[in-house]
Amino acid sequence: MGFTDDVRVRRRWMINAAAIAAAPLFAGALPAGAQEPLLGTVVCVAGEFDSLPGPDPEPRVVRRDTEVVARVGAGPEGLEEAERDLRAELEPLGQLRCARSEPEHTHVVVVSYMGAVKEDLAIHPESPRFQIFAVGYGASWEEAEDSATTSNERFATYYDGSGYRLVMRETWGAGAAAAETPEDSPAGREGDPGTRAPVASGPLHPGTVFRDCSACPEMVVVPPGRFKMGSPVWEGGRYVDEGPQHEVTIDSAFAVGVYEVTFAEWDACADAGGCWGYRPEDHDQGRGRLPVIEVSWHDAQAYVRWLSRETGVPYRLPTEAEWEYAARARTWTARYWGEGYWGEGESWQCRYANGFDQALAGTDHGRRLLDFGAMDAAYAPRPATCSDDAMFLAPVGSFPANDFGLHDVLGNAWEWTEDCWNASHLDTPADGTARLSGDCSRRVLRGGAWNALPWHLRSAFRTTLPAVQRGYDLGFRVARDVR
Ligand SMILES: [Ca+2]
Ligand SMILES: [Ca+2]
Repeated sequence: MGFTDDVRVRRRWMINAAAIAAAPLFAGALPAGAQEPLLGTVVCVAGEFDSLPGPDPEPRVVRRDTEVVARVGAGPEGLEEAERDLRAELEPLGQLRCARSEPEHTHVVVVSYMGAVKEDLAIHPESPRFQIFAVGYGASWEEAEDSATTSNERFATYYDGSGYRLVMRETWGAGAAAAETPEDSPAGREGDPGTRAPVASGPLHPGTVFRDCSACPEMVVVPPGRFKMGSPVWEGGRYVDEGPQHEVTIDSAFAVGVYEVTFAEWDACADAGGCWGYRPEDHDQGRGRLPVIEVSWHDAQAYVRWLSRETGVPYRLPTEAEWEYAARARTWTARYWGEGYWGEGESWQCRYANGFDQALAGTDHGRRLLDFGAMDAAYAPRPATCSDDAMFLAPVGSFPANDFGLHDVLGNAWEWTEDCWNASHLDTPADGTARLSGDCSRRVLRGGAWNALPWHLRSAFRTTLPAVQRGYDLGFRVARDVR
């Protein structure tokens, strides 16, 4: 089966899934928003250090048999203890260089060689603070350092003689806090109006959360930056239309919905005479803070038109590039929560996203979906190996945000983007604008949904449906420029 077949087959699987009646489904108990202690990270590199030629006097690892061990500790004492233990353990192996993050800081990032993490690289598998970047030998690890567009990141880079490049990134500040402490994030909780962002009044800086009217979706300002759009060829679950990987530069900050647009927000539009008065079917699962579904791309356009009229601010759908930039939130991994040695990030999925999980697989509905998948899917129709406690939609914000403060970018409901469909990234704009050539009767969908398989819940995954299509897994989030 060729690549073309793979793509076609995948579309069919998705359409089949959408065509099955949603009921009976179970709302399931909602995760209360996983709370974690303020963890920090210690990474020790053991080996023989030397200075490489060049202006940088920093000693680098130059020997092959390097050991890199990363540990997590809770609080300053926990970190100190973790470092003490690591040093004792690694002492016999050579010189040591250890980096300890501040407890409230997040993300120590390790860059590996061609997706292969050194076998002796021990990593705490449960922590979202570790991301393993897969970059090729000679590939653009420098971009990791270049991407430090804000002052709240710092890097330490090590090499070893066998071609591994290790980049440790420590971040702190608003984005990090939002990702690590859901209770402090703008997410709020269902039915708690006190956590709603105020209506915008001040200047809109990156990280600012605001609303333009009381019924408007909460927005967060995403900083400008540069990223690689699409997936590398070695990414697990990749489809050919995710390439070629190419650099996109987004010059200005823009605002994007913290959440998918909810039923409550949609209904406010319909009640006010917008959105064609259309009331999408909720399949008896309730409305409120569940993401609105059964909306086509044209429906989404009707909503942003209404929002623009209401606020006097031009709202729109995110472009495909903006969507991926916002989803990645400076991560290069398949998923914004990291991917582990060889994609076990997939099994962390249930902590971060609402996808097709074991609980859904155990229902009649889930089995029917998988049966359809078994006939058609390019990859085996295997659900996530964990349970996320949501068998249908979850209220928006039930899962932790990414580093830009966005929730449910992966999973929950598929999200329409502005762009017309094209089967690759060839000739796509490099400035983050929408691609409005190609098949404009179809638009790009991103992010996967409650009934989507793990390889659909990746930042680079893209698919398409006719712009007129509604479905019980199709939703959207909004965007607007910030001036
Ligand atoms: Ca689920
Ligand atoms: Ca989503």
